Formats: sequence, structure tokens, C-alpha cells
Amino acid sequence: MSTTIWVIIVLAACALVGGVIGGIVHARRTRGELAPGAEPAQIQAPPKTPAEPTAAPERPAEAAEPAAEPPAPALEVPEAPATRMVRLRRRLAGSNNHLARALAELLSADRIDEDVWDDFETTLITSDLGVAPATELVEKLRSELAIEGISEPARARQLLRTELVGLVDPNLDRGLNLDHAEGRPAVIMMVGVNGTGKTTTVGKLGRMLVAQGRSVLFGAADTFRAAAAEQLGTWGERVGVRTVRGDEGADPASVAFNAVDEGIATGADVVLVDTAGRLHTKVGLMDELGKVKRVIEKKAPVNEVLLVLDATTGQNGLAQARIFAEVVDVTGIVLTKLDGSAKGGIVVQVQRELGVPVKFIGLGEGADDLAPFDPEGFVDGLLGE
Ligand SMILES: Nc1nc2c(ncn2[C@@H]2O[C@H](COP(=O)(O)OP(=O)(O)OP(=O)(O)O)[C@@H](O)[C@H]2O)c(=O)[nH]1
Ligand SMILES: [Mg+2]
Repeated sequence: MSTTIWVIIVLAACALVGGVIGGIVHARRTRGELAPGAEPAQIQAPPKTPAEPTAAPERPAEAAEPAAEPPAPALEVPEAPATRMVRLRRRLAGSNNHLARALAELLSADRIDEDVWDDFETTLITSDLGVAPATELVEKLRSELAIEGISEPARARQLLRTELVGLVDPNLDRGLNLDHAEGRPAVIMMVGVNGTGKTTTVGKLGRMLVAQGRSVLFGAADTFRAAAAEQLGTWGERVGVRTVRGDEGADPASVAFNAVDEGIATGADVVLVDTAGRLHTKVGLMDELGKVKRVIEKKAPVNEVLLVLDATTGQNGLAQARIFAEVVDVTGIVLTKLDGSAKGGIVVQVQRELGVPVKFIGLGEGADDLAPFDPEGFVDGLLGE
């Protein structure tokens, strides 16, 4: 073969190899594995710590394998309270910002006439503040602004903020009562209609309490569906809490009793009892709830009965609240799904109706999406900062 032919073959081979390598690099770049110009040796695994905890179930700590095996995944670390509040307040502002917008419109109007005030009052009413409080608030704001003149938007905003904080009532005691006698755990029951977020709230609250260094036990007193105890058990594994369960269809009161009994035996600080969702109109189911509470009280006093209300259900939540309060002496409210609702005003109505404070708000499905209720932070969230 002539030298020329050999040269052609070698060049063709080089081109082929070069093309293949180029193709591979291109493919990896388009998959995001390689930064332009990066050497393969510099490829790094994506960070393993997501910004927000994910719902992936994890194994409980006691199920860890012997030392030779890879270590069991660490329990999720709860988000620090400060960053949690900043993140949640932003989320609240995101879903409730029509109040902030209405205020901005009010203040930017050339002339605040009857129509402008009416629109503003309507916004307050549609955020579930209730007709009477909304009317009172508008009257107050009108007269104060008339005295002071509307020229200063910041002052008007300040006035509205003060009035709203007053309506939400900063003087109510919103602390979770965790007092308990030596050798007997504090008991907290979660009650409410179907799907409001009871089980999720037990999980989130358990995580908060564990982060405070308390020993916690879950009681799965929702025995209607096997899946309910499974769901709570998964939360328990995720936050490092044992879940006491019964068989499907077992008497919920006896499961609650057993959970508190185990809490006594193990010296737990808190037992959180999840109950099945029930329509407030079903008398038999409401009686059953009363029985669960009475049976627990044979072992230890119930510190708190938290009524879990879905903020998106609006006025219906008030009817539920009234009936649950009659049956089980509700001591606090957890208002969930405020992240998806522009109806933050329901806080005011439900507190007025029951005379018990909103103690926690749910702002998402994540494990850290529960916040102790703080009137000033809440109003700032509503008004947008
Ligand atoms: N966006 C949002 N979703 C929530 C919140 N709290 C709970 N959820 C979701 O609401 C749905 C129902 O939650 P669960 O905790 O199962 O409700 P439950 O009250 O235990 O339901 P039942 O036991 O069937 O009565 C789930 O998809 C939750 O992830 C919240 O604050 N925000
Ligand atoms: Mg449930």
C-alpha cells in the first residue's frame, strides 16, 4: 500500500475517534454532568442535602444495620425556627397578598370615594374576616384617616396593621400546654373533619417537639383504615418517634389508651394522639370521639385537644368548630393550608366563635411547614412586607 493511502487511513481513524469523544462530552454536557471546560476528574455528585426535607420515608433509628453495613440514613434535621418563620411568612404573603394589593389600591386612589371604600371592605370580607369585624375595621380606618389626612400611605398602613393585630388579639395564650405530672406524659389529641391535615400536623408537631429535646410517642387512634396508621407510622420514622398502633377496625379508644399506657411505661414527655376524620354532623362518630378522650383520662389528663381546620373551607369551618368544641372541649386550633388560601381572616372569626386561640398554622405539606401562630407576624404576612 502506498504511503498516501496509509496517511488517509490514519487521518480518518483520528477523525472517527475524535468525533466519538466529542459526542460523549457533548452528551454529558447536555445532561448537566459537565460544566463547559470541566475535566472529567472534576465531576462532582449533586449536593445530597436538599433545602427542604422531602417526604421520602426513612428507616427508624432502631432498625439500624450492624456496623459492617452502610449506616442507616440520619434522621432529618428540623429547620431552625428563625429561617422557618421567614420562609413561612413569605409563603403566607404569597397566597394572601390580595389584601396588600387592596390596601395599595386604596392608598393610591386619587380620591377615596364610597366605591373605593366598598371595594376595600369587600376584600376584607372575602378574606373571611367576617362581616361585622370588616365593617368595624373600615369605619375605624375611615375616621382615623379623615382626622389625620390620607397623604401618608405609611401611616395608613400602620393604622390598618394595628387594627388587624387588635382583631387577631395578641393577648391570648397561644403556648402549647405540655405540663405533666412526674411519670405521666402530657397528652395532646388531634381532632377534625376528614382531610383537614390532622395526621400531617401530628408529624410536624412531633418533629418540633423532638427538636426541643422531648421524648414523644404517637398514638394511631385512626383505626378506620390501615393506611391511616401506615401514614402516621411513616411520619414517625421520618421524625424519630415510635407509633403505637392497633389493628384495622380496633376500638380507637383502646389504641389511644395503649399509647398513653406505653408513654407512662417509657417515661415519654408527650403522647400525640391522631384520630380519624369525622363529619361533625355524624352523632355516633362524635360520641366516639368523646369516648376516646374519656378513656385516655383514665390514664392521664388530656392537656390539649387541637381542632384542625382547613383554612380553604371558610365558613363551614366555623360550623365544624362549634360542634367539636361541644363534644371534646377544644383548647386550641390548628389552621392548615393557609399557603393555598387567601382566607387568612378566618383566624379572627374562629377565635371569636370558640373563644380559643389559633395555636399553629400549616403553610405547606413539608415537615417544617408548621409554625406557632404569632399575631404580628401573621398580620405582616397578610399585608405583605
Ligand atoms: N398545602 C397544604 N397541604 C396540607 C397542609 N396540611 C396538610 N396538608 C395536606 O392535606 C392532605 C390531608 O392531610 P392529612 O394529614 O392526611 O389529613 P387528615 O386530617 O389526617 O385526614 P383524615 O385522616 O383522612 O381525616 C395531605 O395531602 C396533606 O399533605 C398544609 O398546611 N398545607
Ligand atoms: Mg389522618
